[in-house]
Amino acid sequence: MAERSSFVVVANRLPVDEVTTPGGERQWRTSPGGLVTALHPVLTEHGGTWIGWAGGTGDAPDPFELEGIRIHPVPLSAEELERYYEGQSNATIWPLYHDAVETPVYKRRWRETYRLVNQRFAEAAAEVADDGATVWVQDYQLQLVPAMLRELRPDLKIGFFLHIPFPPIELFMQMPFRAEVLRGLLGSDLVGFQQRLAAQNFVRLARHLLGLRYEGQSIQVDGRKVKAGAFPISIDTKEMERLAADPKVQARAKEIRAELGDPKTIILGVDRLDYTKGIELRLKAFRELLADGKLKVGDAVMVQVATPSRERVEHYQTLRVKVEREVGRINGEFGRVGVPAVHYLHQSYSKQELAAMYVAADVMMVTPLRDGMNLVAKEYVSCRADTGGALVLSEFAGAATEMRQAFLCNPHDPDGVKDALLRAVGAEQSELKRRMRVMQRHLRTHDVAQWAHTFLDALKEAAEGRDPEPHSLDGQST
Ligand code: ADQ
Repeated sequence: MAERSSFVVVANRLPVDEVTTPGGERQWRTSPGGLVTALHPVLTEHGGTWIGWAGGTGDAPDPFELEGIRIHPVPLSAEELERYYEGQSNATIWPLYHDAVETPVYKRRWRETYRLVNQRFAEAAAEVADDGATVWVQDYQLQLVPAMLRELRPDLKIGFFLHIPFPPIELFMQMPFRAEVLRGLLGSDLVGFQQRLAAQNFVRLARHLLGLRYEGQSIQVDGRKVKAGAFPISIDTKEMERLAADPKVQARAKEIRAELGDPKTIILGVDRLDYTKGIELRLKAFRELLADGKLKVGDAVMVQVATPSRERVEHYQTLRVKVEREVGRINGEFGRVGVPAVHYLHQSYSKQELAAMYVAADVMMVTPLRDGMNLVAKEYVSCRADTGGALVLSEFAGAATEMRQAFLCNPHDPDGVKDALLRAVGAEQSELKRRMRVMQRHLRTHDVAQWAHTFLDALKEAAEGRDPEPHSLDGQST
């Protein structure tokens, strides 16, 4: 029997990677990421356990301990990976929750496997959680876990955080097993969202679909109260600032500028290659500005990093073809020998290399059609120290609620995107620094550790039946 913990995190992925040492030995090491950084202190303090999939298919490795965290792997077969993860999670729920910017695909067998895998995660949590423990379930792949877990272990404090948007009622109602998903989430004591609007969508949906009563942010379910609130996630700001100030990163940034031919303006995009991120529309805006003569190749260069993502899902294969065609078109029409207009990099990078790109870039373009938060926008801002730099940011990214000093744009309006990009390129240094400073101050007080604490404090209050702030949907308001 596994050792029991008073704090348990349940997420699709474990925060670990298997690596081969120079001596040829297979070893686990923690993978860098905001969530694990934020939760590490809480996990080590409470002998915490992280439950998740370790990658690979077939049998899962035995539970083990790494850097003070108990790692509890959950197995997935190849067929489960295809149906639960690629299918139901990434071809049904992901597009539906992102305003259906791609058409969601609905398949019965995907739903059945999603249910089965969620049950497996819930059983693992029920096994490792100590009496009265706190269990924090993460994200859209595991929405049924809270109710399944409550059924097995009514003594637990159960929190859920959704990293992606929660759609308006009209869209959510498309989902074939919609009531089951909603009941799944309602198994929690606290359901956290990135945005206030998402929390509102959720409480209204509970009334609309299940006829439940709510008051403020609190829904009445089977004699219990379920709280909903907004908890905008953030980054490890100090670490990002430290990285950007590192002399090696600074030197690499200069090198990147030189390698790009020391242009006046470097325009950067960094995204997972995902159709929600608005990569195509950004490229198109750049092409039109070159065609209009408003930007010139040589003076301005665009670098688009598009991290490989979900490559076996059809929507993603189609997107890759479209983005690469657009890059080819721009370079074909506007590039010169040795001077391409767009540098396209379909690769993963280390945090150091990404930081160097952020330091090198004059304009960062973050133009998603819909995004829960968007951490790239926050990372860029925290890397700029006192050097200015401009952030062009979609109003449809969660980050836009906090980063009002960015050059905001509506990604559905090509002229609006072009206008924001031109304003960013042409802005005075003094103005850019002023805008950056306001956003940087915000990120120093609203980092990922503060996010985790705020959520966990609210979960404790919700589970103990205390009402922290009646009629507020904003977990951050205190
Ligand atoms: P994502 O959709 O993955 O996250 P985002 O928030 O931008 O989007 O996070 C991406 C992360 O990956 C960033 O930390 C970035 O530095 C890193 N990254 C991107 N490209 C990389 C590359 N080529 N190499 C290495 N690292 C790279 C989901 C939601 C978001 C929400 C987060 C957190 O879709 O809206 O902000 O979860 O809740």
